[in-house]
Amino acid sequence: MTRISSLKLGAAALAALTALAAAPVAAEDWRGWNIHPPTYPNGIALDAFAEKVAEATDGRVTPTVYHNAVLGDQPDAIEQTRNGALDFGNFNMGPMGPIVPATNILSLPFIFSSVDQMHKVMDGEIGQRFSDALAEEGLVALAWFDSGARSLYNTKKPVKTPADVQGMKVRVMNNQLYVDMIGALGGNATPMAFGEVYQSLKTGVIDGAENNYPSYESTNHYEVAGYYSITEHLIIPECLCVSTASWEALSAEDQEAVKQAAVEAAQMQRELWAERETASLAKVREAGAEINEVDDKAAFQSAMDPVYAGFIEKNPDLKSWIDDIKAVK
Ligand code: BDP
Repeated sequence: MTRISSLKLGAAALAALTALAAAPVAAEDWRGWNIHPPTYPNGIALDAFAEKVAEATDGRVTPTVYHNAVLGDQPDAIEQTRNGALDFGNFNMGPMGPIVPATNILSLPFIFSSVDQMHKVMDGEIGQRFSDALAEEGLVALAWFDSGARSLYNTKKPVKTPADVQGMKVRVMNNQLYVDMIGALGGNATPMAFGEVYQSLKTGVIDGAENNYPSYESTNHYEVAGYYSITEHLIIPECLCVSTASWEALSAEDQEAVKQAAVEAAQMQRELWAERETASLAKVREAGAEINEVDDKAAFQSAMDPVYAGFIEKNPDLKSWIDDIKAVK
């Protein structure tokens, strides 16, 4: 080969290499978990997140959201996201507690005085502490979704006082704190997957469950458990969390784009959430559900003293977190 042609070849190879470098690197096809239908506020916001991420990263990250828990139950999905089998998900802090103990604080009944106060806490320094705790367990919490307040509902009668819960079989999410919570009211708690609750209510395997209006409505639980009592015993935030493994595979620039998309998605979710709460309440009322205020919320609250005492005994280092949350007005 003459010197000239070898030079030419070198230039061609260089051009080919440059073209390759300019072409998008193999895209990260992210898989995301959602327990709710795509039309639920969280589903809509997650799809918007996916779209924004694909756009803002020029297709370097292309997320797909799998709705309706088709990729598994929540505790499994959290594990899969931690170990990188899934890339992201919208997780409630209830089933997160057994995996990331500090997040159990968010499952203490009546820990927040209102949804607004919960937002203040989670968007501030204390929220960052929870994010740090999640980060230690392989999850990057990018933003916080709303999940309203959870109240008790059942197939038998309106709950007005703690005594009305006596002997009731109540489904709870997978967390010992909720078993203790229902136990403190004299009921029997059964941890069970979200998707099994409708049938269990219908067949009398359980008498009741607890959730916010949108979930009470979207699952059709109101059709089989028509007494909804406004106990508002839990206000639990939910994260939009990314697997640390997926996160670390991104450039700093793409991380920033993903973070921004998550913050925008959370903003959207909170707006949709507020609308859906009103719409769900109207829908279940119209369908005949009986919604009642409880006689004395303080009675439910003080019944939780042993739950707090037990928690603090097991987690003395987290006592100050409880005080810090209560101090946010
Ligand atoms: C809904 C939460 C969801 C929970 C579900 C439940 O958004 O993450 O899995 O309650 O009760 O409100 O299991």
